Amino acid sequence: MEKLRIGISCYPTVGGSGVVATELGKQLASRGHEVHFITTEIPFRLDDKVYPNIFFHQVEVNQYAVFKHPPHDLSAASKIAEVILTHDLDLLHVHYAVPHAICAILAREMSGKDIKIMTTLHGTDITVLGFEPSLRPLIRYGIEQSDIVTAVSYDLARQTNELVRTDKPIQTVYNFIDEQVYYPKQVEQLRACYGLSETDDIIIHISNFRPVKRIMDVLKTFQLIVKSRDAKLLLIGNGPELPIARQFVEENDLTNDVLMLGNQKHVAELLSMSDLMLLLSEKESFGLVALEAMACGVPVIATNIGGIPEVVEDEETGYLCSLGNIEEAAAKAISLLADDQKRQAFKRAALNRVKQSFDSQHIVSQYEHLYEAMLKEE
Ligand code: GMT
Repeated sequence: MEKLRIGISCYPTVGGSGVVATELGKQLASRGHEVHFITTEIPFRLDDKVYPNIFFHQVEVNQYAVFKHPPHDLSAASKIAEVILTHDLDLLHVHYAVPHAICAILAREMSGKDIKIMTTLHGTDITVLGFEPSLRPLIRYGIEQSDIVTAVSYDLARQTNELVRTDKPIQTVYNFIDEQVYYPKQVEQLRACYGLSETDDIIIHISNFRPVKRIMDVLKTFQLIVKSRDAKLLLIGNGPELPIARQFVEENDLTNDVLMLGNQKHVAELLSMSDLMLLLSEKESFGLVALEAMACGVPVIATNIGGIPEVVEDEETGYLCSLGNIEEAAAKAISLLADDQKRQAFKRAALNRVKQSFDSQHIVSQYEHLYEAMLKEE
């Protein structure tokens, strides 16, 4: 296809939407497109090597003392408008309706150029902010003024139409992972480095430790598991509920069994030494970490909510449980950990599913086709 100049706005920090936006930008650049990230910081997945046709334009937020709240969104709009003109962008692909679609729409007005805008919805702007009456009209505006809107799961597309009360067609494009990074790695020695024995079951949870991730459910499920298995829990990530997690671990005599590793760069290695992932969130539009786990051959025990069932296949690549049912999650984890054959079968099925349904090249092509269609629209 014709080479495009694409502006991307996203949250550049650790988090699924930023990861997907950055990986997409890298893939588009490798296909010869010119990619312009317009963000407050260099996206954290962009620091692994030099990408000659990727540009970074920093949004600098004005700290003028009169502003009680620094106007990030206005600074972002202004920077996007500048980049539209100076780099003659063909289209904007923004991640999150609020704020990025709104910033893009304002930038389009400011630039005076009728540039096309694609908005990808990732979840929390809809499933959390969509309940906020003061924000719902703004989210609806961002969606309806975008030329094409995509969501990362069918469930999120459905919830958006319902919650935001819009008839705007929303296309589902699944997330993907970089298969060069996420695959089962040979990490036998790593277990020993973390003081884990050959016979320990390694359970992993990765998140931003926000309340929606239900970290207490993860810990209580683990507490049930550890009563009948020699198991260790790896907690990866950082966030507001980490202190209460730490307190629970200390108060329940789990300090030797729970390793809190904070944010980590080489997650594929940590996944590869794990036997099972727990993802017991109450909201999850997709669950990128579940896909990362499956790509490393790790079965996932997850809640049957949001977009998770579109990623984790119940009784094939893991198990789905009802929200808050820690007994169910623990029983399923224990039965899987006790059955080597089944775990190997789940591992094969997980690797297969990633290839069949979440192939990065296929998904990037889906985005390219949508760009083409959008640019043809009058
Ligand atoms: O909740 C998070 O983990 C962060 C959030 C984000 O914006 O990065 O994740 C959302 O987008 C991810 C990428 O599309 C999805 O995999 C997550 O499921 C989604 N989080 C929620 O829906 C809560």
